[in-house]
Amino acid sequence: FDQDRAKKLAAEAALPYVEADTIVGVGTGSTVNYFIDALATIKHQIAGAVSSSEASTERLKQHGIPVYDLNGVADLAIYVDGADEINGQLEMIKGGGAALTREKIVAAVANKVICIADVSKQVDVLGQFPLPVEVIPMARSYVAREIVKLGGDPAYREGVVTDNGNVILDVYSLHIEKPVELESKLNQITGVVTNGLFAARPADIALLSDGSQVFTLER
Ligand code: DER
Repeated sequence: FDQDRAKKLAAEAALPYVEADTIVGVGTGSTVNYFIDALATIKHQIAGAVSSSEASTERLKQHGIPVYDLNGVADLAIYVDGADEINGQLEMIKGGGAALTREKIVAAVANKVICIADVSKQVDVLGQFPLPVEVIPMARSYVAREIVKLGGDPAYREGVVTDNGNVILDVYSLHIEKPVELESKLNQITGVVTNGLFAARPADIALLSDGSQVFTLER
């Protein structure tokens, strides 16, 4: 199974969902990079993009695609992004690329969230992939202690500072049977900025590929 080819096929399958003359919400990661490259082939049909990271902004600009500030955009038809894990309810774990906060913000604005991924991301139960949690630096140890109380095993992602100047804890040993509940519990911990559970607002559509075909899942 050629994972890169699978990512590329999934990304290209998102193109038909791009509406003419609209601003497209763009996520972050290697699968999204294939989407940005595909978007460039129809860049004259779109108004531009809103990005979820400096990295995606840079790639969009290299293709000559205008990048807008989210504060100037009242309506986003679609948001296209990858995932680290996605379950049967299209709930996701995201944040492997440390962009989870801006990803979750742009996803919140979008009318429709489209997940593009290779089939290795599909799971029955979320939690094999360590759950990223973005934390205000001074709160890191306190949040880690609170996460232990929730049954997680938090590890500081050394040397990583997010686009927002925060740090990340990756939480191991979770078996997440109730993603919406855990997402809410994590959000209640003082010092947590964002957690990587995209469950309260899951994807509306998932385009998943094994490298030869693309499977479309809808909520
Ligand atoms: O960090 C993120 O949320 C990315 O979207 C990640 O989940 C997917 O990255 P990949 O496409 O490089 O696997």
